[in-house]
Amino acid sequence: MSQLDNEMVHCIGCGAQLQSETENKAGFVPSSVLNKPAEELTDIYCKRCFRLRHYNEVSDVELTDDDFLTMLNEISSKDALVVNVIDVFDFNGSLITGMQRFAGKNPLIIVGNKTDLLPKAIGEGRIRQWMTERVEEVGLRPLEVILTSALNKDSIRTLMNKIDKVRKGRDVYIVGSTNVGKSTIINQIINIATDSPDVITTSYFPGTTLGSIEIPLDDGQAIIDTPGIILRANMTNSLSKQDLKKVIPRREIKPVIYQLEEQQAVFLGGLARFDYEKGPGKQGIAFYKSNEVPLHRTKLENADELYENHVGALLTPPGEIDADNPPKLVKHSFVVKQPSDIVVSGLGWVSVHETPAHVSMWAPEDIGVYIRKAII
Ligand SMILES: Nc1nc2c(ncn2[C@@H]2O[C@H](COP(=O)(O)OP(=O)(O)OP(=O)(O)O)[C@@H](O)[C@H]2O)c(=O)[nH]1
Ligand SMILES: [Mg+2]
Repeated sequence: MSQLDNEMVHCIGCGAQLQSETENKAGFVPSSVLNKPAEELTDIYCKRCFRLRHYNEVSDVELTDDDFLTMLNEISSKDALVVNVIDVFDFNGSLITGMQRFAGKNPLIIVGNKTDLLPKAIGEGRIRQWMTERVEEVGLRPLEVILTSALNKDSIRTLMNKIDKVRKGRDVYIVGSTNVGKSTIINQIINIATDSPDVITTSYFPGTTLGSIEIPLDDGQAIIDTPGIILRANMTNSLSKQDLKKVIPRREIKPVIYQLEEQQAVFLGGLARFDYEKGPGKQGIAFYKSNEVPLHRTKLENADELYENHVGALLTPPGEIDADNPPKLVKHSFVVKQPSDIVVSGLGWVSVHETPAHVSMWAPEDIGVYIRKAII
């Protein structure tokens, strides 16, 4: 087999082009693998996928923002159905506001995945309505907003039926930011259709899928998994592997409600801090975040000092900090006039219901902090 032919072979787990030159680059396999006859070069996993699948260890590889933009821009020139997956727990941290432009004239479906993470009490009807309003607010015009949990086969069956109804012989591109569950959803689709176990590599590390992966459909078209877009404002894209484990929720989040007085502050680990400065008086304020991110309440006047002395220890995650260059938090202030969530991209949100209230959220520099209409 010639070198040229080898260039056409991709890892079945992450879509990276296979190569045997550089061990710590995407798609590496030993040369003995690539030297096999062409007909045996199917269903091959690269070294990185092997380690992820067997040991849950990830090696870093570089994809530039340009690679993603090129890929997204290509979709608008195709005749395809575009399915944009969003994480309902991290709605603001996973929403790609320019998605309508990337979809071009193609029909768009929005999928709110990971519904199992939200407290059951919210109800799916309410989430769907809330999400429809929010995506329309940023100019997206989807045919439908569908909710799924990739862990729940019935919700994936419903999604498959919807896709079948609207795709009309087209290819289907599954797109979205990192870690929203694109590959897990496609694995479930394959599993339902063919009974095969998880083919595509998935993990809680953002940036698992590295190239497009085509899954053939009965009519000769394909479902195409794509690498997640890295949204720099999302905290999970800059956390250590240990911290990620704690910050990304894996089961239903249990909101913690504090009866806060004015001039009190609450730390979310050491990754963010919420200040209740002024309002109608004492009020119940709910914190939605991974159950493994602990909260610490303090008086506002003591908060700066507490952070300086205890970030990385009492205030954790972050688990490890660089003592010479300790992390800094930047303050974002809001006057809350209607029941609202103050969101930290990738981490969660704080729900303020009694208004008007003056509050602030502190988060690492460049991490997105937003105010939105309360989900609950
Ligand atoms: N709780 C929960 N976890 C999910 C769901 N869907 C996916 N996950 C988990 O979320 C993590 C990311 O899933 P992936 O399928 O790898 O996400 P992706 O969108 O393909 O990510 P990239 O390839 O990095 O862009 C994994 O740990 C999945 O197990 C879901 O519906 N609920
Ligand atoms: Mg993926």
